[in-house]
Amino acid sequence: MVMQATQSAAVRISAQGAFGVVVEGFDPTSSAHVVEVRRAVYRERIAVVKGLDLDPHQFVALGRLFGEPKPYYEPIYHHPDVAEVFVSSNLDTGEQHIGVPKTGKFWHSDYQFMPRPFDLTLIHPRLVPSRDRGTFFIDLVREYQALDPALQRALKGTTATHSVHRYFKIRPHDVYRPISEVLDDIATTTPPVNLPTVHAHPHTGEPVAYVSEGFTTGITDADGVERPDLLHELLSATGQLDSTFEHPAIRLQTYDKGDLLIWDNRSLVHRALHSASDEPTVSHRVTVYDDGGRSA
Ligand code: 7UC
Ligand code: FE
Repeated sequence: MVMQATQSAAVRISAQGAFGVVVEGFDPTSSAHVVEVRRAVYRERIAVVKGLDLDPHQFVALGRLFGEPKPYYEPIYHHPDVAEVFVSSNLDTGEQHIGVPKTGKFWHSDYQFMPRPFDLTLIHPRLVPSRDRGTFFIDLVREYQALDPALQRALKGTTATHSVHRYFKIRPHDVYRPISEVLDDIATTTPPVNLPTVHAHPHTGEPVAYVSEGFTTGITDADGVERPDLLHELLSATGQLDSTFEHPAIRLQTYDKGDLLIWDNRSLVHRALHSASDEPTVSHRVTVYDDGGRSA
């Protein structure tokens, strides 16, 4: 065991079932702890860091240890004090609503519809409902490896197209605007992006079948021919068309107050499980680019 140049006690990182790790004793002021947790996230996809209670300023400061935080492109999601903090909330205080309710209730990867999707997503639940809490995940590295080799071959050289248009949330200032203008805004601000259907994970080199039911609108082969059959087969094989959520690829990650979830956004798709009840639920999110240089 090599001695680390830090005053902090050792961080404890342990496996938790199908994939992901639990992190206890994490000290955000220890750069050694940050390095260990980052490595675990790239390898194991999700880390659930226990025992943190961060205000929005502290949260974005912690995000900065993992990469470069980016504010979401639509300001309606921003925390009023810290724009880099994205707020998912169903709280209605009677005054102006903070954040957006029922976000991400569909299979997706964060910013998959942008030229450069986020590398890491950090979620810090602030108000946790008593039941139906958690997020579903599918590991697209593991599911790519499990694909029929004929489908893997067919995906070679293909391109996937992604768009936000099906899940763009109508903003308060869109009320009474013609829907065609809102659709034009979406097309101008976030035109569809094309990414290789299978990309190498930037840190591990593993192939990822980077498609989602929510954002991916099509697959095109190397000759420019649209292949809806390949998209359907891939979504089905990776469990994203299973409305019972019993597909073996799907894992429910639960959490408690005081947890911080950090996940590898380039290899996972996720889907929020929102409580059917009206119980207040508030979650803060910070998304980061982890090297500042690489483009899509
Ligand atoms: O309101 C939402 O569901 C937000 C979604 C369209 N985008 C989240 C993201 O980071 O891509
Ligand atoms: Fe999301």
